[in-house]
Amino acid sequence: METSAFDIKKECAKEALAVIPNHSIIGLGGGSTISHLIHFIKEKDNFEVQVVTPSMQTKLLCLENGLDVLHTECVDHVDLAFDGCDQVDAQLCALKSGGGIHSLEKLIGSMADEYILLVDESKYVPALTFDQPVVLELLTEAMAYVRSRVEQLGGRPVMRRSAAKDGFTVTDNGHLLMDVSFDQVHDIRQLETNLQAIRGVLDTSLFVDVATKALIAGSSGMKWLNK
Ligand code: ABF
Repeated sequence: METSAFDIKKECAKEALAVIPNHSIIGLGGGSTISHLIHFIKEKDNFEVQVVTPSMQTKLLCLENGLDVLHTECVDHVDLAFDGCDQVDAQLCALKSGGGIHSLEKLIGSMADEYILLVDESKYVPALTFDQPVVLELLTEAMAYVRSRVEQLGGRPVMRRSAAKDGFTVTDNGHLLMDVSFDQVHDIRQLETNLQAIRGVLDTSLFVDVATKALIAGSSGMKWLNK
């Protein structure tokens, strides 16, 4: 019988649990696989970890399950960090969702000895397809400047809007989000370098040289990718 996507994510979370040392400090990003991992951590006997997370949703889920959540500003090292993503390629370059928390995700990734992406095989691609926008977190005052620089790079910028702050979406850190579509990207690393070089851009949802491992879960089993 075909293994469901739900069960594949649960198996992925179980495999991730097996590599977490007891009494370690772990980073947890967002998504449904991370949610499964939180539940498995709670259920494991004589097993305690401390968590740091960029995601309010993950923080609440950890607290509801009795996990000890640390204040990120008090943490300078994480043993292992886990996160989901929307696409990852063989070089562990990844595109993540429009959650807009990528700046903190990358901060926690920098603190971690290993930053491990937990993905089902449908997200493992030969090359990232930019059918979803690259998301930039930016200083409010930089909006027009970043827009012009992004257009010079061939991007099509759209400010993320919602009911808050004059109709603009505001991140937990009070910054704005810009969704940038690209028709085609020849060099992911160069694009990331160019976007990071724009004054006023805090970070992008392009994860280049951030992940050190990926656990690819499929109906035929698990596959570990190392940087
Ligand atoms: C998050 O993980 C986002 O980047 C992404 O959308 C999500 C996907 O995780 P899952 O496939 O486990 O729901 O970090």
